[in-house]
Amino acid sequence: MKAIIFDLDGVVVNTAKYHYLAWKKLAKELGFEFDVAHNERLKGVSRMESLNIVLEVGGITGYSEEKKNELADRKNGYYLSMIEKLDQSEILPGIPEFLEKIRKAGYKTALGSASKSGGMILEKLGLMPMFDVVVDGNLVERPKPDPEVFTKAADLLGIPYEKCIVVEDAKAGVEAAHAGRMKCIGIGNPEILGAAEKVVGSTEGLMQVDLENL
Ligand code: B16
Ligand code: MG
Repeated sequence: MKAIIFDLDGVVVNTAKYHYLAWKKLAKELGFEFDVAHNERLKGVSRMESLNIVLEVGGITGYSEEKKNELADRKNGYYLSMIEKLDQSEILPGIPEFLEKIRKAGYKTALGSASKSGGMILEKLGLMPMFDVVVDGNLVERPKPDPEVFTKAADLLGIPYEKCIVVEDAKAGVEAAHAGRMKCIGIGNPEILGAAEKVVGSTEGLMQVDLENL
């Protein structure tokens, strides 16, 4: 028994850019610029933790919990309206083929996403049948780099952690995989994701990864 657990944003679908644009819009309303370099810190991080980072970038301190909840809800509203028309064209290249290949090869598949919209997005993309288990932000309490999102997926699949491979685009996600005693394939920049067992530049590279010898 073996499994591959997929992060969502930046791995299965191109929603990472909408998270970024929504935070950028909020930052602008708060009076500061939020750029791509700052955004790297938000990848894979929960909504509230992301807000704390955004406020830190803007040098804003002292907001009440109530105000922070309002800002997080506002950002989520922007995000949800941006992804309203999300369709299969935004599935990242090679992902459907890779899912098909690994399932045929006997791997179980799971989603392991910090996003509370994770399940809804898979439905929208018609990818639900390709996943045996879906764990999203509604089912976990501790954000990455805590391994909870991945260990929960493995537990639901009934597969030992050592037999799981995580696919991630975020540093916090690579750390979470390792904290859960799982191997990790990074998607993106090796300077950022270098701790992963293997890093490929984009999802298209997944087909070439030797999964049995990571
Ligand atoms: P939401 P992932 C993460 O998804 C995103 O990378 C991160 O930028 C976002 O803040 C987080 O989900 C929470 O998303 O606000 O929709 O609950 O990469 O773990 O699939
Ligand atoms: Mg991600």
